Amino acid sequence: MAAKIKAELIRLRFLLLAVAFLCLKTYLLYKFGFHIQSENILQEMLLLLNPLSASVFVIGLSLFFSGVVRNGMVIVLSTIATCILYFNLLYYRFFTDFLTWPVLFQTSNAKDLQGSFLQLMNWTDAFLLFDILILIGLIWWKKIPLQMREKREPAALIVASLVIFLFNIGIAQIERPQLLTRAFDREMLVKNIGLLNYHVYDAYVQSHSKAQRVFAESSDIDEVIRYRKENYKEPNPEMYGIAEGKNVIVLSLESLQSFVINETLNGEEITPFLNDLIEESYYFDHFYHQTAQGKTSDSEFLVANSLFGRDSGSVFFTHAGNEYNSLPEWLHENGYYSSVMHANNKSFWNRDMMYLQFGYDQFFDIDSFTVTEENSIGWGLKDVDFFEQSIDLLKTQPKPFYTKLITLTNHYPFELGEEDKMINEFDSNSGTLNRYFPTVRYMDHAVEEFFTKLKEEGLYEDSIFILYGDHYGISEYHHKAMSQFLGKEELTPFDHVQLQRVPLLIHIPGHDPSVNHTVSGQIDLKPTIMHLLGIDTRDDIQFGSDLFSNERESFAVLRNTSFITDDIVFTNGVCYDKGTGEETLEEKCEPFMEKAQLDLRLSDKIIYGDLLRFD
Ligand code: GP9
Ligand code: MN
Repeated sequence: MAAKIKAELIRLRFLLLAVAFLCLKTYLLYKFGFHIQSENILQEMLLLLNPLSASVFVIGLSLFFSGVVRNGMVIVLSTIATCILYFNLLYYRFFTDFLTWPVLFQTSNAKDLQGSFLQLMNWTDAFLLFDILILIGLIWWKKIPLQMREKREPAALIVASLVIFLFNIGIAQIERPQLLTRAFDREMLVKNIGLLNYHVYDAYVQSHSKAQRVFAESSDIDEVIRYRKENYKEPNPEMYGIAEGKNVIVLSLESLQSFVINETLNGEEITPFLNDLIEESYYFDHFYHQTAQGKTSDSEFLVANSLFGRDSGSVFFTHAGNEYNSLPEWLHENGYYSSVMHANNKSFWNRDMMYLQFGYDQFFDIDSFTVTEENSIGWGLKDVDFFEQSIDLLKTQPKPFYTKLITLTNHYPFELGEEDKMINEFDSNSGTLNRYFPTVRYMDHAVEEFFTKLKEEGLYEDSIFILYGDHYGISEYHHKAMSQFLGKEELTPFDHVQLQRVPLLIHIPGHDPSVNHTVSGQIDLKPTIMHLLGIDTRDDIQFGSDLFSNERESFAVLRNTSFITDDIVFTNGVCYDKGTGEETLEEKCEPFMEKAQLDLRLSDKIIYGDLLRFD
């Protein structure tokens, strides 16, 4: 057997050499072209391994040919693969990002590239041809025997590349669970499955959503418009336009859930500043996140569009080419400058692409911040430093502005340096929940500092503030520890839904505080913000309704179809009484089932069919 394999390897040595060259070249590009860093040995191994399956497949296509043509095809295929790598390299030099299929066909991007194509090239790029020249040399000097095509070879090729790919995915899954379903970052995808495989994956994702778009017709939107008209809620005249012309500062607070608000741990407040701010704000204590796998990006999508994200994957990736009537566009029409500040790669969650579609004037990504080892922890820039640096950026903006700041420190796995720990960890079997409290406390402190600075800089008085938790931080997996913290025997599906509440504060300097118990969700923020600024929403397609409207129905539907009203919670097919948390008659939930399903179905219909292009 071993002798047989050895003989085969020798027989296919030219092809294997080309594969080895292509893998090595990809790896070197990762390191020196794309500057991909690895944080541990497993990641480094993945970088070395991930070019293999695609290289075997691509170069192996030469097995479909015989003799001189076969050897020639090895050269052709190596060259094609090299070109793909090189286009990515040039694109990366300009945009610090990897190519996506939509980008290739987006004329505006292509134009950006064309102009500076030559400038982006470098003489060192010639090294990319090195292996191809060697391969040509070997053929030229007749070092390579001619082979006939064998029947079993193509099948063997497919099996070999598939086995390698599955092995690769297996390791990637250990390193990044839910990599393909969540697909949060192109760099992460490239790091885990390899650049060439990433392009295939991207083609699949894009073509899938394209197909649904093709079959959509302009009349499809009529049903949605009708539904919207029926559900439109008049704004509250006492609140309509009260913030007109003021700056809007939105804080997306990472993984902040409502269960920590006005709570203590070992006798110490977990969110002392937010608790105080609530006393001076409109506070919504029955406000739910409605996100799914797209996490932060889903919350951004909900807030900007009053549409739901997808039930799987991230709409930021799958439908970044759609037409939207997003909040930044409405604001722009009303004289606002809009921006996002977030100290992460701009390609994370495909934000750079999606934000273009939303119409933000500016995205201050990681490159706008000074990030060092000292001021970073976990996912990057610490919240205190992030806010501090953001103040300078805020000052540069034209007024009135709408700016969303996205925090990062209170992100799983909730790491924090000793010097930043203001309260002790919790003591349970879940390290995640234990660490959550000090990072929440730290974020609270960071927000406090931010407000202090805003006041010092004179940015406070003329602004309104919207603070919300983007999604849960503690998953169902930690229920045992969570029940310990909440002092309950066990957590039921009813409790789980209640844990999906995230804080929402609308702080308007000079306004009297109030606590509002209306059941609501992130989908309601767009109409609320627009009405506060005096912008009519009657012609906008929205699935939420103004939180201050007197006509408002107390209702929220979560992305997994669970829904909540003042009296009931419906989840996992069971109707619960909100007062007791006990199961109740299904007929109590029934009147809301249709609305819940219709909201989700019609919102999905808009996204899959890209229906707003017909609006
Ligand atoms: C990344 C940050 C976190 O930029 O928004 O993303 P998440 O994992 O919370 O969706
Ligand atoms: Mn988040």
